[in-house]
Amino acid sequence: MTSAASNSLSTRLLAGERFALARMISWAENSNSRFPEALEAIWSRVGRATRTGVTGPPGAGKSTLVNELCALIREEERTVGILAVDPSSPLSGGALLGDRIRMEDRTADAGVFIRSMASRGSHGGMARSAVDAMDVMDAFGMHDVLVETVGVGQAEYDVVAAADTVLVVLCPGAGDGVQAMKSGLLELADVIAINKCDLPGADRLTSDMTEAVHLRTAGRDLWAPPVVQCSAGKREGVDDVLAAIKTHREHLKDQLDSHRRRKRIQQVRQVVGERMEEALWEEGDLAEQVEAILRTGTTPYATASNVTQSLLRTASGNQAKGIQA
Ligand SMILES: Nc1nc2c(ncn2[C@@H]2O[C@H](COP(=O)(O)OP(=O)(O)OP(=O)(O)O)[C@@H](O)[C@H]2O)c(=O)[nH]1
Ligand SMILES: [Mg+2]
Repeated sequence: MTSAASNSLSTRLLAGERFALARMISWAENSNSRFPEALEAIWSRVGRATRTGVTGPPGAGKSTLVNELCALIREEERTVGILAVDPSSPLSGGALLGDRIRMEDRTADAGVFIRSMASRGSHGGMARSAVDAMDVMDAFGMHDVLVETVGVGQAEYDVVAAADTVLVVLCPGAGDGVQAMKSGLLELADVIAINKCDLPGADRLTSDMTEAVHLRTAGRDLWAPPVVQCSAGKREGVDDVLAAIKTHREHLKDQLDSHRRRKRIQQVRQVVGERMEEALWEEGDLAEQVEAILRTGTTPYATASNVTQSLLRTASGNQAKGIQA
């Protein structure tokens, strides 16, 4: 039953049915038990899309820029999948609706698929389902996948970090540049867009960011993210942003496979972590052992050390049996 359902959904997805695309992303989002099998059925088609993560402070103009980038990419006859991860924060709780309205002119286009994903209450699971959604759009045959997150939390970072190229969007005002440097956004950036260049302060922010990039990368064997000005709202400079994204992809070229594999290791690491945690605490045994240790007056930390060491000893005993490839 399970197998038949996931088979037919993956078959329909590979046949180009948008309904199947939407449905399979929902499976990923809801951690449907049929998803892993469905992903397996489409896995050979994953890896063809270019993936760009777009992040930055709330209101910087990420959605507007994504919308305009999408328009340019469409002119190249390439199809686009867009994933907007809604932070559901009180600050930008209304953003999703706004995004929908602004992107409306794209939704009639069969070469574009837009999906929002809520991050509320889903903890680390959000990053996983976002990566799954990108894989599904990729297998469906979207040439370019763009994912937008607000650069606020670890889960949002994890999402964009899974992309090939990370575009950080900043805009003048509200000390965004300083914030970006403090929050480690710049370390993540492959391209930096200074949006809203029609507003005062854009040149200053551009030179500050250029300087910050220089300080970080000069004399080191590191990619120096280009700092590109644009006004997505006025449809200006968006082509320069797209060109910078392409330059970064060109730079990756030979390293793309290893670059992606490194990101997959992160993904596997996360899933292994989640499964180990579940498996460990599923049965009551471990909780009982912990309670017994605590009852002797041991501190939580000493108890944790005791338990961890005992688990690691068991694991290394089992390691002799090896991991099946
Ligand atoms: N002046 C000016 N305003 C812009 C520009 N680009 C976007 N905006 C405006 O900035 C506001 C926020 O734009 P969004 O695209 O929603 O920004 P966002 O980064 O996606 O916002 P969140 O998803 O809520 O974090 C909107 O009112 C846009 O119209 C621009 O180039 N110049
Ligand atoms: Mg947005």
